[in-house]
Amino acid sequence: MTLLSDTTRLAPADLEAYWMPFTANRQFKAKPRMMVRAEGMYYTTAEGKTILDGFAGLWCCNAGHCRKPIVDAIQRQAATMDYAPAFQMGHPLAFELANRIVKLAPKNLDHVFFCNSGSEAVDTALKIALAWQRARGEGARTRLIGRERGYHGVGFGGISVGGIPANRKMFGTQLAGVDHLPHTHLPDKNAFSKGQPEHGAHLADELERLVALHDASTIAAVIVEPMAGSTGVLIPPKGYLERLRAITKKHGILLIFDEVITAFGRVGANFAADLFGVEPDMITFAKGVTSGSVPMGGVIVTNEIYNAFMTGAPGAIELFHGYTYSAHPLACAAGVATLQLYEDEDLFARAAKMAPKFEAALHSLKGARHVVDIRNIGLVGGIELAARDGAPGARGFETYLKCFEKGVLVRNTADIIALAPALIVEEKQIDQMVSTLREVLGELA
Ligand code: PXG
Repeated sequence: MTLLSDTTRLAPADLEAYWMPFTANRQFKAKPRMMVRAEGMYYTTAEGKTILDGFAGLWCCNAGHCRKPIVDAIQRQAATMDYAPAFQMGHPLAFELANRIVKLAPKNLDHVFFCNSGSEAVDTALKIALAWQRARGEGARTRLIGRERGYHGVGFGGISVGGIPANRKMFGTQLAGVDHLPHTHLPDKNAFSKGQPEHGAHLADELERLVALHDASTIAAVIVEPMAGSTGVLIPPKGYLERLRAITKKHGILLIFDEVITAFGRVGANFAADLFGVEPDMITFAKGVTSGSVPMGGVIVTNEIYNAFMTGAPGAIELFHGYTYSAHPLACAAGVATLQLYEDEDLFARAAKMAPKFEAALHSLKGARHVVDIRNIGLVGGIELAARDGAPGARGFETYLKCFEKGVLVRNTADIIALAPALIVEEKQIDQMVSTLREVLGELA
């Protein structure tokens, strides 16, 4: 076996033990793409090649890679206190990070529950929704509503409310009592929209149909991504989220925004809730909170939700939920340093300022070979390609591979290419991403 420092010498047999997530294992292991170093906007591969990161890792390294204040904070914390028990005990950085997150969050969202990933954040939010309905005497509200094409991680709760068929079909019946809203993709009407598309607010009215079918008294919560990322960048139509908010409020249903991708500057605001001017009852976050440096996730809830639990005997545990690594000291240190760096460099405003340039660069690909739609918001872009006859997804994956060979990391979901660079991205780097894509699309069958 090789040493950590000798990653370039991994033999093919050394690749077998690791079962890679969401990866074509056999294909990868036949021709690995191995990253060994990262700094700012760039990765270095095991072969020493520089790769411009057009995807902030996986939607997460919003401050760029290996930023010194974050690295220093993690190193300091690892040497000071590696771990503190998360149950019936605390450490100051957990409280500091919660306070900082609450300060950034929309007005009424003022308590944070920590976990370690987006998937855990989603399952936590769904459990809080059920428990809250019960705490207020509405225990019959057990139904959860998600949306087609939604991605809410890979826990049983998340795949149940999620709407990505491949993520669901292998895993049995999942949670009972779940229904789904229709997705909001209307390419015939909205193709090549810049920012929020004009058409589709009426799709929120489908919630009224589900309420009529199941009765409001059985529905606990609706969960949606304000901007659906993983499925291939679906921007909410104008008026859609407002309508969802109005309908959920009218019927006593909690509205959860899954902001695992959109929180912390990705859309040029603190949260997508701020950008779209719609305040949910809970927000899930992960990824950008530590700029991807240490795993962390969480749920932000309203005072009203939190207070509903703070009753009963003072010595009673109010919520029977939590993780060994909730508010892990390394994650909290990374989180505090990350939020401070976002503030010091005003990175969310920078993302908002760069967004029009990003939009113009992306939309210059209109007319490029295979391109059937382009969508964008903040520093998120989606470029949809026509599927190759009989081989859906092949063209998207080849685009990803060829861009990588030419030194740019993008992401594909089937035939949709997503871009989400770190908020420190420079204009010339955006140009490089777009010109590489143009070149690759021109070459591809
Ligand atoms: N909710 C949303 C909205 C997400 O985007 C999760 C929950 C789950 O987070 P964890 O930390 O459990 O992975 C996500 C994750 C992609 C891609 O290529 C998207 C995610 C993860 C990996 C790849 O679009 N989203």
